[in-house]
Amino acid sequence: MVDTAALLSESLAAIAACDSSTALEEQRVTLLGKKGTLTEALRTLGGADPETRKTLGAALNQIKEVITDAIEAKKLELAGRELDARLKTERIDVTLPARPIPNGRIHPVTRVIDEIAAIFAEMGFTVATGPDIEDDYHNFTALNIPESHPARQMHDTFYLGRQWTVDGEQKNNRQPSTINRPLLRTHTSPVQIRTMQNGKPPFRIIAPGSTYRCDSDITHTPMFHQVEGFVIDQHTHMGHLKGCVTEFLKAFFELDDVPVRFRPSFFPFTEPSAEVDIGCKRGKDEIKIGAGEDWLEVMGCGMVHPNVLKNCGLNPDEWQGFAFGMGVERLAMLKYGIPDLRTFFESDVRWLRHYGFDALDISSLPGEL
Ligand code: 2NL
Repeated sequence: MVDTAALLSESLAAIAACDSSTALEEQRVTLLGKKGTLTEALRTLGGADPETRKTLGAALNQIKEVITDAIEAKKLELAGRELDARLKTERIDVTLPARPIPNGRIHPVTRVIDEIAAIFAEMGFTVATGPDIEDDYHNFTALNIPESHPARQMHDTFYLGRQWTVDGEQKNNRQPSTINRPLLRTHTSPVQIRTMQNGKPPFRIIAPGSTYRCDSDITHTPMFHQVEGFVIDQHTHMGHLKGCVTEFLKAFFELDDVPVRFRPSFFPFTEPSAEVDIGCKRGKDEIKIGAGEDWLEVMGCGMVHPNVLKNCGLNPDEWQGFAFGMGVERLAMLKYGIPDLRTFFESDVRWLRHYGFDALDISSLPGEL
């Protein structure tokens, strides 16, 4: 005869005594498994008389249910405790400073683009990008650059691919015709052209990226970087342009008061156009920015030409704005005292170790101010 009361109390005590999920699982098999205590007890019912079978059967099934519930509850309790223990031993302090990364530096071009983007972000500009491979229309025509403009000549622009004549005869890469041939963008203006064509004004965009010109000497590399930007609105005027550019230069060169001069100039895509100079003092081997009797050209700008607006589907009687463009390498050389442009693209790790920036030093200007 099975002592049900003892079976129940002993089973519950054994379950309560389990101190790990593994021990509990072993206990579950001992009690409820194929050869478990309770399973065996239930099996003895076969030989019992009908009355005993009925009462004992009911009691054993009830005990089985209580034990099953107790095991489930214990399982949850142990799982919770084991998780707590794991979290305690595997805890990591995310506030600890990261270990320094011994190799890998941020290139000055990347750094300066990040700084410029951060300054313009504070003024409400967003970053737009576009393809390096462009077509004549987006790189020249839409920008009011005439067919005869020297920049369109083979020797100033990298034209790609081959050209097919009307009768399908292939001409080689040296053929002088440049009509409709893909090209490497010579400035990032096509990004703004695409922005105007595909979006709805007002716009406040900067377009950083690689640009290409067929030119290579001490002050030119065939690939270089530009940041262009523009604001198109209904009432944006030359005063906004001057304020925006001046604030940018103050933030970029980290000077409270920098002399800025707007000198009349010409670009086919702006009218009026200006070149921007900042005050500086030229020493024997260095240029000190911010004061002095000399001037240094740092960027170009102007009011977007009505023809450019028209070419992009905007009504110049309704929309107007300013645009500007700057050379990233030139600004990097001035700000960080890098003397030679060509070293930027020599991939010399010693140069990068010296002029590059720590990957974890993310103090691009405005956040730091
Ligand atoms: C420079 C001068 C400039 C622009 C770029 C621009 C773009 C559009 C319409 C009108 Cl879509 N203008 N860009 C305007 C003036 C100057 O760059 O010296 N860059 C290095």
